[in-house]
Amino acid sequence: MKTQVAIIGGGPSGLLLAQLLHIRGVDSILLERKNKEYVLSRIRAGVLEQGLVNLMEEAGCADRMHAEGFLHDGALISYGDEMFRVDFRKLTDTPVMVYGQTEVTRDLYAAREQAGGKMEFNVDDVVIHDADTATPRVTYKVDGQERRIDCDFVAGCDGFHGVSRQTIPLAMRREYEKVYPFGWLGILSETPPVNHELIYANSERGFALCSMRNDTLSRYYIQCPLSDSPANWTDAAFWDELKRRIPCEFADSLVTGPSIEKSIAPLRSFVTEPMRWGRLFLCGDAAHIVPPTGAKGLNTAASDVHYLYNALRDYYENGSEAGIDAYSEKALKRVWKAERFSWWFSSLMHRHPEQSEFDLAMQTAELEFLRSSAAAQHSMAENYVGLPY
Ligand code: RFL
Ligand code: PHB
Repeated sequence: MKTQVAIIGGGPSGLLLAQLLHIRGVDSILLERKNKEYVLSRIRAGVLEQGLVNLMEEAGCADRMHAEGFLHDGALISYGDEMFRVDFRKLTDTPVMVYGQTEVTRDLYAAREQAGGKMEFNVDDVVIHDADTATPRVTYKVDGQERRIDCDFVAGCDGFHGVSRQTIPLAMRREYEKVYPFGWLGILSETPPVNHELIYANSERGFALCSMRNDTLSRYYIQCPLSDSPANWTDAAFWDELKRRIPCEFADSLVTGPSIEKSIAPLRSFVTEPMRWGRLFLCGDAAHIVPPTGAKGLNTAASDVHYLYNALRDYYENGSEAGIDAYSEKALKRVWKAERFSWWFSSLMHRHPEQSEFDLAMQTAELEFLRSSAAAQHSMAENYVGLPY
């Protein structure tokens, strides 16, 4: 088979790129290791920056998001007996959109299917060949049968555990990593959210987050040891622990119910440089990971897609390689800022196993500063709603 852009990975990055390229008449084939149902069963992000909302509009996939998503103007932060609200809209004139990654992905799959986009599922043994030449190709297997795609470019949108990043020779790659000594235990429950906006809580028992997907579907997280397992937590034990970590007024009004999903996510900061090798471009989690505090993972994947899509468009429409040559540097500049914010917000909100009295006092002072300083809140809001592309 022949195509212009071979896309490895059918998560949000790969799908969004495929759909945007399609709108501009650029042909792609997308390869996904799992099937659509599996991708849609992964419960992940919930907060979208305006930049991603704009891209979904450009991709022609924003109608359901605008009808069913919720615009949030701010979020609550609690610590000790204190609680304050950061008003994103007042500080930056920009809200965030609460609409699940699952729904974003569902809308993108629907659009790709409607457009007759070429997608192959359940692919194995994906290998990217000759990415450092003008004629790259991708081989893979479906049902044990070997197939081959000849293409102009390869987009590596295959997440943290994919093959694309590993294709770049080690000698040319530099990796930066920080693994946090705790995880998030998350549940999804068919209960009304405890508050109309998100609550980020730093309690002496550890971090908690109250989030949501819609009026009747809530998403809650609590910080847990890395050694923990969802099987150790009954629903009742989860609700009890959550209530101990959030302000009383919310603990008292929290509506509990059976969980419909329960999982633990480790927290990691990771960046690989460069994000391009020859005609292979890394996009999203394939190139970088952030801890989920601050909701930057999907949003940073979206900014990569924006830069890559515009670079490829410039190549096909104007014959210019300037965008392609600038891709890695442009994307990484924004990635590092999102890494900084996610690291800062994670450090601020979690209890660390090795935290000294001094570290704790610094954390409290930082929270106190954020509560009382308009400048500090402005900085947080600017990052939370998303830095410009
Ligand atoms: P994905 O979503 O991992 O998709 C990659 C796809 O590639 C496939 N794949 C392969 N396909 C073919 N061949 C191979 N060899 C392949 N290897 C892998 C995989 O099956 C998969 O379908 O990466 P992508 O598209 O870059 O998207 C990134 C986002 O999924 C991720 O950044 C976010 O989910 C992170 N994240 C959040 N981001 C936000 O912006 N806001 C949030 O509120 C937010 N909350 C979260 C999160 C991530 C979480 N977890 C579990 C990691 C909350 C959680 C709990
Ligand atoms: C979520 O709803 O899953 C969510 C929201 C905000 C975050 C992280 C995750 O910072």
